[in-house]
Amino acid sequence: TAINASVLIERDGKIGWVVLNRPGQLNAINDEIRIGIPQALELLDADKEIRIIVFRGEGTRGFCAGADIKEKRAAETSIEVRQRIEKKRWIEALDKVGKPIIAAIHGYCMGGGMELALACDIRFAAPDVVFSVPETGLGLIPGGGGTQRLARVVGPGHALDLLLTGDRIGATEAKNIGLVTRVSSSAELLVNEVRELALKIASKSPAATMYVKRAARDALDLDLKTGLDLELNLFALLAPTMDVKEAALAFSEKRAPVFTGS
Ligand code: CO8
Repeated sequence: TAINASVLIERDGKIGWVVLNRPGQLNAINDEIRIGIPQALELLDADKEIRIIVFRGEGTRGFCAGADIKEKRAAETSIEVRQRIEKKRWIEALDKVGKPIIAAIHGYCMGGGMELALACDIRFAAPDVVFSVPETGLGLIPGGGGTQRLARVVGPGHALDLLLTGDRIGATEAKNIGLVTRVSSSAELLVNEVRELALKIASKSPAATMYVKRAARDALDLDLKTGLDLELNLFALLAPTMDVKEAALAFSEKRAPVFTGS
């Protein structure tokens, strides 16, 4: 299904793929992408068949080469820029999604593309991946959460190194600093290997999956006592559910559990 010319949705069983579809422009971010991604996420998060969402970029060259540098805009004041960006806040749409989100990243993943990947729960890269946050070389700073999310993912030292230099890093270094947690065996196999990971996650209890995501993500924003209270509340909510009974029954019957989310 096309959300618009630049954003597609592919329903693949329990997996909902969100595809950046501007391969000729290295999937550079235009207004269709900024508007289409929140719409795609809303549809997939509400779809009961879908258990997990994956972002990928169309074409062989890369996931996303950042904001469209060729996009023409009328001259704007700082206040107008702020209002325009504030209205969309499109990467923050990922924070509102209850289902897990994976970024399947090959080739170029730069600037705004890297900020999109940073807002996902899991980053799975191909061996040909090239990450960079080159904004200061364009006279700017990241504007899609990069200054905040990068340090939370890789720590302040690696974040500042990347943000100050704009240096490009590949799959090995990205894995070493924790920017990605997995690297596929080849660029061609990325989608297949991401699908396997997504299906594994989708085979778990859907309620437990949503709660563990919420608790672990909120851990970054909460003090320990509040976070532990949240965890206890969510644990207690899950304990009496049918899925927990089903898991125990499946264990004693030596079979795989069938979860319903109830
Ligand atoms: N915006 C628009 N078009 C792009 C972009 C982009 N970010 N990246 C690539 N393209 C286009 C190219 O123009 C080219 O199109 P065409 O064939 O019509 O000329 C096509 O994609 C293929 O790209 P290249 O021919 O350049 O391919 P190369 O292999 O030579 O180089 C690179 C690949 C290294 C990725 C190179 O394209 C590049 O450096 N791209 C720009 C990367 C970048 O700096 N992105 C911006 C990051 S900063 C950000 O996202 C937030 C700040 C936004 C500032 C906006 C300022 C107005």
